[in-house]
Amino acid sequence: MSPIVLVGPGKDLVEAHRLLQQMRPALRFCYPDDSLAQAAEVAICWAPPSGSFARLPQLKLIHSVGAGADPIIREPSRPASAAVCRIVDPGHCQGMLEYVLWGVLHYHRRFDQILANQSQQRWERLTQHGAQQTRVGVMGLGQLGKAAAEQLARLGFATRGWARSAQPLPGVATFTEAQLPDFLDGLDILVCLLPLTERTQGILGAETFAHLTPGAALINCGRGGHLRVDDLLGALASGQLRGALLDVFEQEPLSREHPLWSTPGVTVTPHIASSASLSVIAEQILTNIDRQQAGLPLFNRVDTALGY
Ligand code: OXD
Repeated sequence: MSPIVLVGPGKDLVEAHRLLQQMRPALRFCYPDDSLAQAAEVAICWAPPSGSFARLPQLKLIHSVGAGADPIIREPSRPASAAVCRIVDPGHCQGMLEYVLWGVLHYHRRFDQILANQSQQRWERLTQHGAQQTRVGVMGLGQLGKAAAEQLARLGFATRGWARSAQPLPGVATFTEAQLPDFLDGLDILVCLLPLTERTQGILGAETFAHLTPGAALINCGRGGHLRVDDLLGALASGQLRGALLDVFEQEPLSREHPLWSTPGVTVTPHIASSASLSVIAEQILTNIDRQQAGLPLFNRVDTALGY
């Protein structure tokens, strides 16, 4: 079979390469600069540098090493005829659930304020509210968003969910695309788990924040492109938002000079909300390579027109 090209830089790409080679010693891997790459039918990548695919004329399958494939879909040199696949790890859902719950509990129980008080040796017993008094909204009801919304509802939070075509979920008030203002109205905590598409780009901006309850909190584990950073800084400065827990950024890693590192109220985590396990990544990529070679339908294929 033709060599498989690893298109960097990337998240877990070096480790994935090592494991793939160990699992299938017969496969040949190369990098785009290698002359072998010209013949590659399969590319593995996370965020391909601009123009990467232009030099890979034979590509039939581009496999993401992540749960999302949006950096691949957005790359203009991507050949339209190549299938794009992503990783679907059931363990990913658990990791995301833990991250979202941690964030929601942090704001719901006002640990942000308690930690700020601690830094000033201030002993203040803040009033506690029941979960049912905290309105949490989950944007995006794919596999991860659905699991998060259902779990929040089970814990008693007044939970809402918003998606392009929202399905009913037990204990969750669901809203469709056109009902965005109703979904946002008076939320205390907004969680973004949306895919990044033309429609959702920049959705976390001043207009959205204005619908939330003053002093609300934002948790973004969707994509950096969902967030308008200047609008966030403005909302934090005005008190419309009191905090933001951010796991994803337009440019990753976040540059050392970026204001978000040191903005009061912002917690930055380095895209660790949840990661698929390396063994699942390698197994799913190998399965799809075999299926592509055998002319079988691929697993976890992305609809490139929809963007996810
Ligand atoms: C992602 C991932 O798609 O971490 O964000 O896999």
